[in-house]
Amino acid sequence: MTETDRRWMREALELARQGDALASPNPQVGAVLVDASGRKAGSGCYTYAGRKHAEVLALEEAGSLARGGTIYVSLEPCSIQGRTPPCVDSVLNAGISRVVTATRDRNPDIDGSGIERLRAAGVEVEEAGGELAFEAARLNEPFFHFARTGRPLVTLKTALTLDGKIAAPDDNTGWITSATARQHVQGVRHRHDAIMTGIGTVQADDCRLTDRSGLPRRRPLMRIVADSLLRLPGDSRIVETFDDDLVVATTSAASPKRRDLFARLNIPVRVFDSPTGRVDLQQLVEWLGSRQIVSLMIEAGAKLNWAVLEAGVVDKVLLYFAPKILGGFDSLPMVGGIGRRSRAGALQLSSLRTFTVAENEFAVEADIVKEAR
Ligand code: AOF
Ligand code: ZN
Repeated sequence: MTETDRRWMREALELARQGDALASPNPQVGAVLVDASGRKAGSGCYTYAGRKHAEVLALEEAGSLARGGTIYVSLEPCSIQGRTPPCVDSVLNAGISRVVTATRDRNPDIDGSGIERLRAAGVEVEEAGGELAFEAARLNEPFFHFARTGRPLVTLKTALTLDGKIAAPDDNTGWITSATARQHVQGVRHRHDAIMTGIGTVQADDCRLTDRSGLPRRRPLMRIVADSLLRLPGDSRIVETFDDDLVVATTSAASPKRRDLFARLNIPVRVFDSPTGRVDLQQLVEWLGSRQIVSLMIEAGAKLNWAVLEAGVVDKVLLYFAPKILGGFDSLPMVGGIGRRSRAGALQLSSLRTFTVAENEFAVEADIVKEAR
């Protein structure tokens, strides 16, 4: 990999990023085709509605200039017949001499077989490695997770004080984190397929949970309220902004009268019963997977945060810390419930990454280490 190779790959990755909220449930992919003389001859960004894979878009634009050229693809070219024919065939037919990819496609149907087939046909294939590989894999982390498990990648997001509090006992008007941090969260919402909160948060904050990034999306952000007794008020903002994008997850303990209300409002209600009488979170996440939801973000309160962590459905956390301390036994911690009763039983996190959000503000992103169950 030369510096020139890295520059083209960065451009391919930029193109892939333009597929935010447009590629799911498929991966985000960008491609740049450079002809034999080193000039850019084509490029492509995959969108689900556009159907054609990024490589094919770049090849079509380049036409005969593809022969002897190099294609930079942010994801390993596919080797399978799906909604479109395998890109490996298109690359071979076009006479490309060299393929540079940033990451393997962790979709188990592919996972290296695209690279193998290209090499077997005599094409030079190079894998970028390093920072580019990391960025490319990160971009498609939800897709890789979904392709392997059939479930969305679940991220628990919270804004909290440095001492881990999310709410004060007497007055919760105003925000914990800055406007810059909240803007950042809008970007994160934009990149998700679904967002969930609990009835307690709706009652306390009357939140909307909408994607207000102003950027285009192929499917509406699916909003979910976990509400075992269907207490969600008909005049809450989340209900008033309903636009075929809301599901209330409940249990059979909800009264028929409440169910009638939602039927009249045309708002879908789904029952996920569990032995505890609460919404079965595992079932809910499985169901989202069956609906082609590749990524779920949870923005909830102390109770639901505990419930989802304890149910083992959370894959990652994203914590925005404000330079504040609330203190007090009565202010709410990020995670409530009974918690873990010994240090040895604490939930473990790995791959921790911190980043600066604004002056005096940072965020932590980490993976939950799955516990044997
Ligand atoms: C994409 N876009 O640019 C690339 C993909 O037949 P499909 O369109 O559903 O895609 C099948 C698989 O092809 C897909 O799940 C992914 O693993 C791989 N590559 N997919 O949607 C692209 N290069
Ligand atoms: Zn393909």
